[in-house]
Amino acid sequence: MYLAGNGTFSAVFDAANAQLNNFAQRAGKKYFGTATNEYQFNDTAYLKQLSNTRDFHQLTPAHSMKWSLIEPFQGVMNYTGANMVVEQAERHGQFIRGHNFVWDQRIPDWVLNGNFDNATMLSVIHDHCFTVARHFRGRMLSWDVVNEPINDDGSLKESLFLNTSGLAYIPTALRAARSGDPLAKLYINEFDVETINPKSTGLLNLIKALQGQGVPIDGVGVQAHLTLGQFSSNASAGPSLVANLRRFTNLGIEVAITELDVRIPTLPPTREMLLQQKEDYRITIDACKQVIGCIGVTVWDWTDRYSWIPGNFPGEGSACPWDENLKEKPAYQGIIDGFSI
Ligand code: 9MR
Repeated sequence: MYLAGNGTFSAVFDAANAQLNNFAQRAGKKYFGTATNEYQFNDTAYLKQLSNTRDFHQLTPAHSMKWSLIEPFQGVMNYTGANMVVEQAERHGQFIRGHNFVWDQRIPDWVLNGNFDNATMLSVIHDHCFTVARHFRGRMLSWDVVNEPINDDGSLKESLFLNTSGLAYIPTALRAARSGDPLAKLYINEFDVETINPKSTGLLNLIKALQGQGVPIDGVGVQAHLTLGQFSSNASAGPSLVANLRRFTNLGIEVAITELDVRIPTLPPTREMLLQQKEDYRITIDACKQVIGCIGVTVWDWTDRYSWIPGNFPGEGSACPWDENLKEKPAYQGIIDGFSI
């Protein structure tokens, strides 16, 4: 018997049949999980592996819960895609990270072109967060309430929301989410905040300010969209990653690695590149393992077949732990090695 991350006793660790989530839970984590999209569900081989709870005990909808998808017109909700992901997860007992309420992308036109004044913008944000959180209440492990609010230099990122309402948009969103779903953990989710740098320090200061004002905030999502060698070719990266995660958990909040992938800049990857990628994965997972308040890790899709990288970084790719043919890459073993104790 061992105590799993969710506080329940699980059966004896079955080494012969253990897969990624089994290793994560043995290391005291709540889950290992992946992003997904409902329009991938008609790929039966994909769906079969997505449903394999020995690897995945958590899903994040990569797309279908974003504002423009879920509330395309004011007060007109479209939960079709989101429901498909939620129901897929629930059929298999997988946790769900809701993603996301307020982001400077995927803003519906009625908000983008609404010319709202400060007070109206805050009430629009409140209504959106409250309504969606309420709809899924009790079914979400967590919500990314605010997504990517920080600049590289640590200052707050310009957006329609910041420009209209100043910092107030963040507490408004968090409070509305809390009242809609009191049990979900509320997160701010950000990229390039893995190690100690001006951006992660800016995020840390934002969390402290929110806590000082009594605003509900339970966690920080560290996205971890990495490039090959980002951690493995820099000896100080691993320790900096651990120290950074700890300075967040020292504030009494949890952290999660929420969007892990490691893109390779030249394709096809050589064997050497895949082995280096394995090490980037291992270092990231190992850091989460070392930090008690790091509750789980999500990859930003598990297979190169559906990775967002080639579409956004032309010429780059091969970022996921499984290849386009749904075959495990060395990175898969890197994840196991990272969780191994
Ligand atoms: O991977 C997602 C892609 O499928 C969507 O088209 C895109 C816009 O909605 O968002 C991508 O996910 C992003 C995530 O929501 C926030 N962090 C960065 C991710 C990659 O762009």
